Amino acid sequence: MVSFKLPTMESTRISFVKLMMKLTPFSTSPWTRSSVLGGNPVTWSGTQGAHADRYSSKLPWKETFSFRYDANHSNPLSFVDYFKSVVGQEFEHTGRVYQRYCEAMKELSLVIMELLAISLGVDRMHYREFFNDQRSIMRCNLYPPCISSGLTLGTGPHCDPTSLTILHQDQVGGLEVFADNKWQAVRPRHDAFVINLGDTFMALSNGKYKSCLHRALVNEDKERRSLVFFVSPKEDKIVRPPQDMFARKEPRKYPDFTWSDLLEFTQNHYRADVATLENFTPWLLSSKPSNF
Ligand SMILES: O=C(O)CCC(=O)C(=O)O
Repeated sequence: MVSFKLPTMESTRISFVKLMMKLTPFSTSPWTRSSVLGGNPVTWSGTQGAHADRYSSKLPWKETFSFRYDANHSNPLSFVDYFKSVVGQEFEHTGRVYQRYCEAMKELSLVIMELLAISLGVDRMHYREFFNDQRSIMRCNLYPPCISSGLTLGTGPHCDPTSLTILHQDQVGGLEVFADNKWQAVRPRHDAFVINLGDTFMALSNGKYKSCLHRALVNEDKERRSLVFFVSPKEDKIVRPPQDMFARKEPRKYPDFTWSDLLEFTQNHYRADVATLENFTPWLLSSKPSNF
């Protein structure tokens, strides 16, 4: 996990953060309305118990709302119209800011993809091109204060099944990563994003980059918020490491799959954890023909 500074993103990020930070609490705001417009690039997922059904203890203490961002249908008007018509007239500006934020995150993700390719010694444009028509999800998390903060977690330990996560946390703090055999706090920085790699990128790098195990704690007396942009490939694209890697006679670690396959697995069969890919492979091989 790497934090770094992006001054050019600052104005977009700050205005978005300000707006989202105003929605207090989510459960009494218009955001609790649940609605989806057919064919609209924004899919409203509503607030939810943050996957509480997936945990047997230390249930997540948070509310979330998520939007799908389909970069190929990013007509700014449709975002604005969506927010105006579904959430309310007064949210027109929010729609505009959301559009700009997602566009900026997409651009940032593509730059990071170039850096990742360079670091792996493969064609610099490979991942950038692969993710150009990416499917992304924007999630806003709210963690209310909890007097028994030691008995719960904001977000339980998990690795993201997606490819790349761009996260902004407020100054309260609570994000932790598992590194060097212990949980380590990620210090909040108002001028930085946290970049986290997920399972799909682990497969795309043939296991060279590891998916990052992380969790979020809750605070005893302060509310905490985070904004998370998850990047995934277009649903039907084949997830396969670049050919350059196999010129070096490296054995393949994972079979070909699509983001839809992994999504189905993690939504319907398996709660994402540190061993998602390991468990996904036999499930995939038993349900689909493969060249693996
Ligand atoms: O709030 C955080 O810092 C982490 C959020 C997270 O991991 C998630 O929403 O999947």
